[in-house]
Amino acid sequence: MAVQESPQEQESQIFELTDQCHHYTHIGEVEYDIQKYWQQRYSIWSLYKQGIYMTDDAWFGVTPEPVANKVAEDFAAMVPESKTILIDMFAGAGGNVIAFALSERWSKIIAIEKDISVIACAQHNASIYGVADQITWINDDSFAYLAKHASTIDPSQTVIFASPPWGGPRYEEGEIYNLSKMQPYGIKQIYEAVKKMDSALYLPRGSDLRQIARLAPGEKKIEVVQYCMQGASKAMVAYIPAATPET
Ligand code: MGP
Repeated sequence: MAVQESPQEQESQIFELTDQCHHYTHIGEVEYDIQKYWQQRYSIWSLYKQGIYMTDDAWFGVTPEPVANKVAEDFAAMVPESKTILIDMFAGAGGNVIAFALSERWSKIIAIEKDISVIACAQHNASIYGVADQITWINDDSFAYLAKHASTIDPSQTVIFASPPWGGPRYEEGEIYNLSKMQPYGIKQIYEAVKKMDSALYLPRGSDLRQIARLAPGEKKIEVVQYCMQGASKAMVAYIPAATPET
């Protein structure tokens, strides 16, 4: 029988940039849908000029650096010190994992990303910030990964961060965002996969708070924080405590 390697023991690979990975320097090179994000490139990445690479789709899912730093600070303060392993389920181009690594709070950070071009960008971007070697890079589907490692992931040591896709750059339809319609993974699917662990879910700023409240395990409370830049909310994060077996 094959012995299951625990996430703590896992080693990462090096991923080469592909022809989907770009460092755009002129607006003329940028697809219309992502131009508004590219125009904010220096507030998304303070080191953009040093050669940050992105795939086109990664632009609208990346967490701006000041928000990522604040989320890293808040998550660190919210979970017990005994929990020192962090798994980022949707690492994208690396905005959040880089901030988690820079915070020096975690003994192990596992970044999962299923698109090989996107993980290559993330690893490259982390090297620009000097933290690529502090992160274990896994090119996999995060649900498959969590299921595969269920017996070796210890919820008393491990926390989850998830910044899932919200459904493309035109994700906002009404004033309140229906989390069950989030594409391609609904909130319930994500929560079911992570509920044994303390988790932080990065969600649209207009997310339906009643849907988030329904996830609260037993009597435990969920904290929801809006993260703003220049006076406008970018997103909200729901900090959800682990469900104990009886909740
Ligand atoms: P936004 O709401 O699309 O744009 O993205 P913004 O800059 O608020 O401009 P406005 O003109 O619409 O007001 C705001 C932030 O939300 C981005 O910087 C990302 O951090 C985050 N974000 C946006 N999308 C579409 C996604 C997504 O699909 N997934 C994740 N995880 N984050 C996203």
